[in-house]
Amino acid sequence: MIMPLNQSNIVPMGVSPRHTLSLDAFGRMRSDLLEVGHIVIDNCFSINQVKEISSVCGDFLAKYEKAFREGKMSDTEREAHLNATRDLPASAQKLLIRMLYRSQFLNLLRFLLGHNSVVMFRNDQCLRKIHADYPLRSVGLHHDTQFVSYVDRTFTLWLPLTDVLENSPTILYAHRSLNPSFDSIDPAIRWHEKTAHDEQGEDYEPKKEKREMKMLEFIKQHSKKTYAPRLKIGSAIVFCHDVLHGTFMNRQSKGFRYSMDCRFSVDFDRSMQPMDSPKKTHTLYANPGPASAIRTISFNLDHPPVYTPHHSHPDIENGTPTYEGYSYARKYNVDYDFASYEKTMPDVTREVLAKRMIYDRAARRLFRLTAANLIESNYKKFVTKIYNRCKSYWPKKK
Ligand SMILES: O=C(O)CCC(=O)C(=O)O
Ligand SMILES: [Fe+2]
Repeated sequence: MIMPLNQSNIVPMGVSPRHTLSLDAFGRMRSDLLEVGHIVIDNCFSINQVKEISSVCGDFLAKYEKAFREGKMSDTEREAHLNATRDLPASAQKLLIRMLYRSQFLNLLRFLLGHNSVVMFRNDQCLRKIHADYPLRSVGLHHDTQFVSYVDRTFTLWLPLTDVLENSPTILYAHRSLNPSFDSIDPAIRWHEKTAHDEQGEDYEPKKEKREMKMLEFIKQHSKKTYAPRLKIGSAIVFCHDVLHGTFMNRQSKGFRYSMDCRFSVDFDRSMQPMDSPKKTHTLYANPGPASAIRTISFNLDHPPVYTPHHSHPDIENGTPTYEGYSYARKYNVDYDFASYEKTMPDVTREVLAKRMIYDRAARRLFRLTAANLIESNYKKFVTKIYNRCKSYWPKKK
């Protein structure tokens, strides 16, 4: 059936359960999670603390955007940049941990998981940048099965880093009872390993229209059991791993939203092999390795957060080329692709390097390299200029 595309009345009609984070609401939150699968928690965290995370992430993304526009990215870096998802930078992770530690939110997770010690997964902390102008750079429908080969369930924290207003791109949830198998969802709207992002490609427009149409069909079919919650900075969403969800935007959407999401569970036996992936869901093979390779942070009651032994820096483990990761690798002699970072340096400027040079050997090295590049390119420009000037005076060949 061909459907006209301007059906602005086809929108998710479900009303998300909303709560504030008080102890006496924990029981109702649990039953809403069991029934609907997700809940919105209004005023979950301090607005200032979320704004601080948001500003670190905003600066981080802006540096990559600048490097992208200036053509200073390797092919892999470019591809990562055009994706909706990046790994949360280590500096934002630090702020997140500080915000979570001793928060009432952790108590809610303790209540939901029935355990005093809660782990947050570090291998899969996602920073999302969703722009209404680029609907194909979005996260297709999926279940959060990244870690359920090791634990029986996880809860995801979805934290908006910008206000998610009536017309902003947001996130779509299906009601818990609506559980189509991953294979039965049209490929145009379900999650893909690789985001189709090439706006220059010939098939871009048809792909975009197909995605839009299939999304409308899906929502029309399940209108009352689909949700597109709106929430402001400081509020958050919690949802269960087996609930279908993905980016939501339509023709009415405007602007962009940034958000981050990460998963929580109880700890698990580090010597275990991954169990078979649950039927009917789709495993995002974030961690195909053994359980021992999964990095976590444990939050125990009244103890500072405990990290599983990590031999590296989160940005190195995640493969995000940052100055922090580069200098960590230099300092501790960690295996690292130094040459590729030195070639592009996507997140750091000469001014920042100059400031850090006094106390940081890695900054001195990078500064030397940028200076050498500058001299080399200016030297080439100089020689070319002289050559072009002289050329006209040289005797012409007969
Ligand atoms: O933010 C999105 O669009 C997708 C988020 C997601 O998949 C998640 O929070 O697990
Ligand atoms: Fe997800």
